Amino acid sequence: MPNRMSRRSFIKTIGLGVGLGAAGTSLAVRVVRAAAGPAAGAAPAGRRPNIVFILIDDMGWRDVGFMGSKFYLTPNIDRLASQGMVFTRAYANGPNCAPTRACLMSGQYTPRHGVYTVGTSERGQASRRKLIPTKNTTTLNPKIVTLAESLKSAGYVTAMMGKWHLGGDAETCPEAQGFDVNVGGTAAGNPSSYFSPYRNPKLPDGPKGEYLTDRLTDEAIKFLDAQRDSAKPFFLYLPEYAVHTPLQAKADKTEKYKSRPADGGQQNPTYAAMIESTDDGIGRILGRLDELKLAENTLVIFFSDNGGVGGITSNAPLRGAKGMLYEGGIREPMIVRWPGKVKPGSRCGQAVIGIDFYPTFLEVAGAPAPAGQVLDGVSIVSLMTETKPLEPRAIFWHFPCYLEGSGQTGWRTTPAGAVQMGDFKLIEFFEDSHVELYNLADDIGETKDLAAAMPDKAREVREAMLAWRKRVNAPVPTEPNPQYDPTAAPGNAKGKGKAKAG
Ligand SMILES: [Ca+2]
Repeated sequence: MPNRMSRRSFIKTIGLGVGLGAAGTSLAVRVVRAAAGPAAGAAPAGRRPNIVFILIDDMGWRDVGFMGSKFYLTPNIDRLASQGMVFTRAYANGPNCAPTRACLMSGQYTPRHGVYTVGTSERGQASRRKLIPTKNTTTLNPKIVTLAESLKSAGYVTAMMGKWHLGGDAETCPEAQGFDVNVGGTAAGNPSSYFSPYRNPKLPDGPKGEYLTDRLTDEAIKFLDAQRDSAKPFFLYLPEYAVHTPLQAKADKTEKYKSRPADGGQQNPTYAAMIESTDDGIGRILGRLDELKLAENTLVIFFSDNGGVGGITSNAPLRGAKGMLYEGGIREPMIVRWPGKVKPGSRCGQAVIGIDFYPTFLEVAGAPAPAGQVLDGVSIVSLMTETKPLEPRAIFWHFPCYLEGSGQTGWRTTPAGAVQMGDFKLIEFFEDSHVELYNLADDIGETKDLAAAMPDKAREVREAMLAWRKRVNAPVPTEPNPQYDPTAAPGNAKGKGKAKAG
């Protein structure tokens, strides 16, 4: 168990820092082959690869067997991992739901679209907020050409099943943002119930007691069946509502976990049962891809939108949880399976981030980038195929918002920004501009703040972040909050925000 394992052996176990194979086939050749259609497989000749993008909600880095959990049972996801490449340094763009999704769909960092957080940026006790945070945007601007729109323009059939969370009106709903099919996607960030009746305007209720995760799986399978003989490739986006709160699972599954020994802070039987239902669904979907003989020509991605929730699961050895810019809030389990292109059982330790999927899928589809729209990420196809490492780059987070928490400080985070460059990660907290610097290669748990010991490195990394902020026009809150009361204690002052989902 990682908790009892030395840091080194844990890092080795999960394959961090595993080098990439030397380039064999040139990237260009691979791309042409991907765009021209499969050399093998039973899909119609010339059909470009299908893409199935599974995005779990709130699943932590170690909430799956293949990442080391001894409590949760995820045999289907683990098998998927063994059939593809595991990325051990994969990041979400945000520490909570909406920003990550906006970045995935736009291919852009948060300052470009303004979706920084869930709901208002003024969360938690007003009297304890030193700054007026940057105003949040809760919908994705319809002028942005989404990933779905780009793939649709390139001839893909596009479908989403599950949680959208980027708007629900005529201009911002999934159907208006490039999806031919939308099942269950609304402005909401969580289901009102995991059991039918769902009270979801985009999902007709099933029989009373039907389980939402099972239903979304049924809908995904129905969609796959309809694509079997299609001349067009498809993009199936599966943003599961699971395993976000409310914690509601099937009783027989929950029962099973009550007698399982806990693994560190992983011990919640209901949450474990939700993960198992998610795993069941993924197993059924992958099984159907096999039955339909579509698997060979389908790229499957498994990813999560932010870290596991504190108090529900444990992200150890990572520090922190959902809502924080520490690794536990943003580092995600990730698998890429692509038969014939991605080596089964392979691993990649290079840092990748949510905005990389847009250019990656464009390359896989042989689709052009949207004219006049900046894409902040880079294609990771050459990492997937082990043909070329990425050019060295820094990656960034910008979260100029408050998120209430239940811990001692009363915050999960105050307004902050972060950068990762090489082995180093720096977080700047905007209330007092203090920075923390960590060497992730030696200290994956962010336990040793090196900012004072390595001032030159801290300055270098921070300057890269400042230059990036200028490039993307990132707002940093500086205006003092007149309601701020330095004597206010967490939890007992006026204006205490009830901890909200998201
Ligand atoms: Ca989430």
